[in-house]
Amino acid sequence: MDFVKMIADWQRIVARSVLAFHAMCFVLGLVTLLGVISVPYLSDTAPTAAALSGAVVSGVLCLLGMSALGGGVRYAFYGDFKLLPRRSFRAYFSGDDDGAESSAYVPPPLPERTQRASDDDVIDQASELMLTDSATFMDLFDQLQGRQCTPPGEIPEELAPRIRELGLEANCKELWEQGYTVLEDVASPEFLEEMRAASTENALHVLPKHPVFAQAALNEKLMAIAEFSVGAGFLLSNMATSIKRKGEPDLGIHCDQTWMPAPFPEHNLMLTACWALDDYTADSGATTIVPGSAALRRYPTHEEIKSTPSEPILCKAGSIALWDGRIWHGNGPRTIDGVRRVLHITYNRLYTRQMETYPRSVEDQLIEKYGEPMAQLMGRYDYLAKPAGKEDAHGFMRAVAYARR
Ligand SMILES: O=C(O)CCC(=O)C(=O)O
Ligand SMILES: [Fe+2]
Repeated sequence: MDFVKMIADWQRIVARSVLAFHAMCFVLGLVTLLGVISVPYLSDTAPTAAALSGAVVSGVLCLLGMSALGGGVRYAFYGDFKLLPRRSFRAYFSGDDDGAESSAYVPPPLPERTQRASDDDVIDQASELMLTDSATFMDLFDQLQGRQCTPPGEIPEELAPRIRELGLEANCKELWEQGYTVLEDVASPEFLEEMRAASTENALHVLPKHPVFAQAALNEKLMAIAEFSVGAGFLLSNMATSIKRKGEPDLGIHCDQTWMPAPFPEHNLMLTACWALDDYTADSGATTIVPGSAALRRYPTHEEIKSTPSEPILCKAGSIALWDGRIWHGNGPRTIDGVRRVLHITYNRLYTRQMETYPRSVEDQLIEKYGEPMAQLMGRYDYLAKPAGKEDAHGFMRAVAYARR
């Protein structure tokens, strides 16, 4: 029996019951008000003004009293006194009104982090001792802190077997050395069709709109190479679909980590993955890149944007073109009929901010459905996480450890 889950379920049941009780008190108060007002009319003679006003005052007092009873119970649980059950059930329980002075939101338990590495025992021990034994805690913390960070471009020890099993070693090397790579033929014909059917317009924030988007973001090859590129505990930054038609203007060259001051750090901060939903050919309006530009670790100048030649990435529909946040890239003109559909996904290092976030209730649903990897992409396992990050000793230690993996 999973006691943690059982307790969390009970917390949720109690939380809901309290608001339901308050709402019920209010409704009963209203019924009482109507009942008390109707009493003077029950006699055979017409009610006097004094009897009527007495009934109205008593009825209103009953209503206020009942509401205050519900409000008092709510106060006892959440320290949030409201005479009337004003906030909607959804706002109250979903966690979406982050920052409200009180909330009945009980975060669902996170799926356990099964992706363990050699420092996870230290993380576990240190987080147990954080509040009770500061000397041992500091020693463990220093062990973690003092670990060598994986050098830029190297595959961390823990990740290496996964990269090997998935046949991604050459892609990692190419991504690091050239700034981009292509994972050929990742989508099955059925999955490609599903992605195409869901990608019908230029749209942002698509993750919750169709299950195929979550599946595309969580693809195991993509998750493995993203961990190589943007580190353990990386996040989902954004997800968009685009349709390019013949004659539409080209996208000028740029770097994707466009908020980061140059010179860019030696580690990559952002990885873009584009699922080609139609063939990338020279005349299709494919993504173009400037080979070697990632090594410059800076943005192109205004002149360079206009004058630097770029080359199309060529690949079949169902492949994924991936690039480093520092590489200069754009897209070329589409000179043939038809459309070029792309599903764009960006992942970022855990200490940088995501481009897109979702209401907590949406994230919770996605995490419930897709489990651990989705919880990681939503940034729920580390110290910088919401909602409970800062109270979570494990999360604190994990953030320290992940920066070194
Ligand atoms: O549309 C393309 O081919 C490239 C788009 C782009 O620059 C990106 O997704 O970062
Ligand atoms: Fe881009």
